[in-house]
Amino acid sequence: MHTFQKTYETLKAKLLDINTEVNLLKDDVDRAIEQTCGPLGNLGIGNTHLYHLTYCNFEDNEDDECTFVPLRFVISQVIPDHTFGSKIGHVFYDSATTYVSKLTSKVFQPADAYCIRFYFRLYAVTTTGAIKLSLQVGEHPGYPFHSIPASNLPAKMWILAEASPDQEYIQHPFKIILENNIRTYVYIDDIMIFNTRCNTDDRH
Ligand SMILES: [Ca+2]
Repeated sequence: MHTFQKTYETLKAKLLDINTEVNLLKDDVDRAIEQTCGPLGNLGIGNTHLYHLTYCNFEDNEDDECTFVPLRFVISQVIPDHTFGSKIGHVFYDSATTYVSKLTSKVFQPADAYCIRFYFRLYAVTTTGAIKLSLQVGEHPGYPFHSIPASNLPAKMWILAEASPDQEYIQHPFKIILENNIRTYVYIDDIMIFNTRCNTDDRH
């Protein structure tokens, strides 16, 4: 019993040491970020240089960071989910068999750069239609900044799309609009929006 007690005390002391070290490390990291990018936390509200990521995986209607309207998705037994790489999960698609769908985001704040990434998957090969990205600034119906034509796209494969809007469009608050009219079912998953440039522009 005595040995157990001693081991417990030793472990507890070590864990407290580690906890102190981690807190010191976090303070160092925060200080380094603040020196480079400006204030963090509540002081950082309005600091457009802070890194923000919005992630939409369509897995949870309540807690998802997904900010797109309409928030419709399916539990797919036929089309695998991209998030988990399995047949259990959720993706967005146009369930009205019109082969037309439109997603509109929340308002994003101005920054020097933005990257929009997402994965999409075609049910069948077709040459008709495209996925189009545009920005809505104020009441303007939308500045198009990227288009992915259906021609030459393979079916039944998740494809990464990535694009950065021109800087002139993101000097004011804006919404991102994703419109699809490819003439087959198109599944969309794992939309990521962050306020820096993409590493590899225009994969698709
Ligand atoms: Ca998903």
